[in-house]
Amino acid sequence: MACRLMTFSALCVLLGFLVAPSATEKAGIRTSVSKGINGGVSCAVCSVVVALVEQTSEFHNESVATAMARLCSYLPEPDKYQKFCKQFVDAIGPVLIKLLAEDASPDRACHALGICTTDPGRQPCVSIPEPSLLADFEERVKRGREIVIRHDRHGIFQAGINICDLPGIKEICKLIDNIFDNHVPALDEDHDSFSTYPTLRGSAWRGKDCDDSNPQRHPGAVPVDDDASSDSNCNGIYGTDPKTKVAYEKELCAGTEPRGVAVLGDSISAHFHLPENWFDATQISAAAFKHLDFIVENEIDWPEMSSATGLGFNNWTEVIQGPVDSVYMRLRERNRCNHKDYQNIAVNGARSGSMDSGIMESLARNQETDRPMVVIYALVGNDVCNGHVDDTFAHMTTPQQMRANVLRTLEYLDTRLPKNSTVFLVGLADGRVLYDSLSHRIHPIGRFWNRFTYSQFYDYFNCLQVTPCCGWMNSNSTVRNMTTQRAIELSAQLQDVAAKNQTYYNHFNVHYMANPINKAIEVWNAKGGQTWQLLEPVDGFHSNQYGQALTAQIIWEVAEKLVPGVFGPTNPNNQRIAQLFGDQGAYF
Ligand SMILES: *[C@@H]1O[C@H](CO)[C@@H](O)[C@H](O)[C@H]1NC(C)=O
Ligand SMILES: *[C@@H]1O[C@H](CO)[C@@H](O)[C@H](O)[C@H]1NC(C)=O
Ligand SMILES: *[C@@H]1O[C@H](CO)[C@@H](O)[C@H](O)[C@H]1NC(C)=O
Ligand SMILES: *[C@@H]1O[C@H](CO)[C@@H](O)[C@H](O)[C@H]1NC(C)=O
Ligand SMILES: *[C@@H]1O[C@H](CO)[C@@H](O)[C@H](O)[C@H]1NC(C)=O
Ligand SMILES: *[C@@H]1O[C@H](CO)[C@@H](O)[C@H](O)[C@H]1NC(C)=O
Ligand SMILES: [Ca+2]
Ligand SMILES: [Ca+2]
Ligand SMILES: [Ca+2]
Repeated sequence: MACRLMTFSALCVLLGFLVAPSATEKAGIRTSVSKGINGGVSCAVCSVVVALVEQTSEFHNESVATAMARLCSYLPEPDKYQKFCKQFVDAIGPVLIKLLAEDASPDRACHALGICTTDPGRQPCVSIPEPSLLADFEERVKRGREIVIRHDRHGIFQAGINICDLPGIKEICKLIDNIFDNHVPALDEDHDSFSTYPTLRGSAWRGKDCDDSNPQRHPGAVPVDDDASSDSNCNGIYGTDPKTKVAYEKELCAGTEPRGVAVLGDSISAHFHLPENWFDATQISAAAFKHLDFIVENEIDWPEMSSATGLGFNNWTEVIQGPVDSVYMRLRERNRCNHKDYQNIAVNGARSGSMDSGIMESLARNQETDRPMVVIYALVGNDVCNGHVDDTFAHMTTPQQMRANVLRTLEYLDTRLPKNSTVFLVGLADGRVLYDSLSHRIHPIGRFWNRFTYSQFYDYFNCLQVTPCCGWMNSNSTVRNMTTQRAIELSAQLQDVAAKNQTYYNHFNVHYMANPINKAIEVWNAKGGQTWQLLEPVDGFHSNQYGQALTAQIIWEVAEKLVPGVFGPTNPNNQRIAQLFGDQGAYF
């Protein structure tokens, strides 16, 4: 949920995602992941990579050199990821092989390489622990350092080197920097904020544009001339009934009160998901990276499978499993005239302040000529996930700030949303569930060695001061409780604004709903499920596909109870629409 709520977690780290703070700054999003101490993000990436290489080599009983070549061979595109990987291995391989032959600890190796440091007055940060890791730590690092210097022919491994300066990684950092810069589609000829391309904020995020040369024609539009000759609102319904001579849009949709759905959210709503089999030496394979471009160009988010805007199919089963359910799917099932009317305006790391300054403006709705919307405002954790272990409470959003931020967003929405819209303010999550359900489990990064619990994983990121949410990803239960306390105070502001300003706005009513995840967990537990089964294994922070699907069900049920009729009536023509127009046009 948070550091860029959850954006920046371990794997992100691995790929150098954390190193793209410039993009997030430009977009007005303050990232809560700082550069950190003791090498910070660079150090975390190094430890994860070295641990993966070592475990791969042990698992396959092969040399470190062969293991590195194996890992590169799993990556797609010889001219892109595979090439970057080989450049990286060319630079680091010879040194790393010599180093690991002497000392197998990832932590000491990364110190010897100069990527991890022990800053003045600090203790070294320890990732995957081994017995007596810290005994003779400095002495052994010093011996390792001598090996590095002896074999570092190009003088790459200066002390304190940033991972993004390394050959191969440099290119990946640049790539990511560009992708994370935008909240509107990169490919959009008519600039109506709807695209024909799936990724880069395209149709995985918002309905596919059915006419990319005309900005008036887009998902959610009230159809022009009842779409008698062509589709102007992209729902696949157009033409004229030859029997009645009435346009199909009129015959099948008029009076059915069509509407769309949008979510203004963070990485939970964007559905951040790092494939577990990228990190686990026993599972990693070429299949795990088959969709790498798609995943990276979607910011490691899965809006097309999310609780708000999931589309109902899974073409990526190599890296994501579980049921798909969403508010959009239910809204479409309710009334097929709503086909393609979805917008996922969620950004990793978003919080109430960044929503106001750069994110909410990317919502595309014409107040006069588009249909109403159900808007879900769900910033469920980043407001309490800022700062690092020494100062997190000083960096949390205050109740007063939360109130001011949400009021600004609502004022803005009143200038954008068509009449008859509805806004739901969703409360913050109680992130204590993370520690409570995961702390003793083994993280995928240490799976083959069968060490590295989530508790250690959280502490490691805290030590480096690069955690996405030190308040909850923390082994100190007082800190976790205090973080929840603030989350409750911020939710109370949302609740109060919704109660007092429920009918204040001209274009929508506003309602509050408690965060659905706790209810989802209850439902899951009642069916005999374990809570950790709803959580993302790699980042130990977000809800996974099962959690997303359950969340959709709960949001839907709660919303209908709060506001009967909020999703409109069932369209009696649904079956005819299906017969006449089939799937109404593909999403991608
Ligand atoms: C690993 O490989 C070496 C030689 O390459 C062999 O001697 C050894 O038996 C192998 N170990 C296992 C567990 O397969
Ligand atoms: C994606 O999934 C849908 C529905 O399961 C299927 O019809 C389609 O063929 C899949 N596309 C690809 C490229 O796998
Ligand atoms: C709003 O909804 C009501 C019925 O729920 C409908 O009668 C009215 O025409 C709608 N107004 C607009 C502007 O769509
Ligand atoms: C836990 O955090 C609280 C609040 O910051 C602090 O007072 C306490 O000393 C910490 N406990 C431990 C065991 O570190
Ligand atoms: C934190 O809150 C839980 C639940 O309310 C409670 O059981 C626990 O004792 C609290 N821990 C601390 C250190 O206050
Ligand atoms: C309702 O919204 C208006 C406009 O943003 C704001 O001035 C007012 O304080 C709000 N009322 C409450 C009780 O929050
Ligand atoms: Ca367009
Ligand atoms: Ca268009
Ligand atoms: Ca149409």
